[in-house]
Amino acid sequence: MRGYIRAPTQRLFFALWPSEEVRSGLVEVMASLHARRAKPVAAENLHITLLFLGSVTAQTRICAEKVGEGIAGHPFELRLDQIGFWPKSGIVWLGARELPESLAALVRDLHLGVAGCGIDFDARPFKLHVTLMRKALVVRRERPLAAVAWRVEDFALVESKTTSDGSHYQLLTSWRLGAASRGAQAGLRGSSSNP
Ligand code: 2AM
Repeated sequence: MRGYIRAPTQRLFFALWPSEEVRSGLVEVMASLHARRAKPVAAENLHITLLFLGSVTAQTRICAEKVGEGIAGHPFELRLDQIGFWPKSGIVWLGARELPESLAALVRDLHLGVAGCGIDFDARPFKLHVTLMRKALVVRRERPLAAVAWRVEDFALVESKTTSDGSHYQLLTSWRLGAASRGAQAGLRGSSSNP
């Protein structure tokens, strides 16, 4: 029998990673919701996926990092003011009524960039959301939504590792938005864990 050796891979995605202040706002929104049988996302795992790359080799990771490095972009204000529910997956999410043009451009540039890396990524249209809970049956708001204001000044490449105790996310590299302050900030915020 012939044996094949597979190159090791990492499961990666580009994301907006919240500051501690924004994270507290997201946690407050979670606390204002009541959902039956839901599995809440651990506070340290809350984020917005910009582009999910899936399992990629070291070579492809280098290519994706070059794409991140090459993005100029602009900082922008994000107002998370909309709660949604996807019944099929039971995902309860926080999103935005308005998609800032700089965010749309960032997602577009990432798509265009990684297309050149040979990644077979998910081409579904971007739906801005922070997943707050999974596997919920129904969700009810206990009090009016306190919108979360987020000044977005950087974006990151993140690794997702799944273990028996859930998903663990680790920031690999992050980049500042805005031509004046380009530069990677490798591993600035360490790692997080739990589902
Ligand atoms: P979700 O929060 O909507 O589940 C890490 O797994 C991140 O990548 C999560 O934010 C998750 O989005 C997203 N993700 C996981 N698998 C994905 C897939 N196949 N396509 C698109 N996004 C995915």
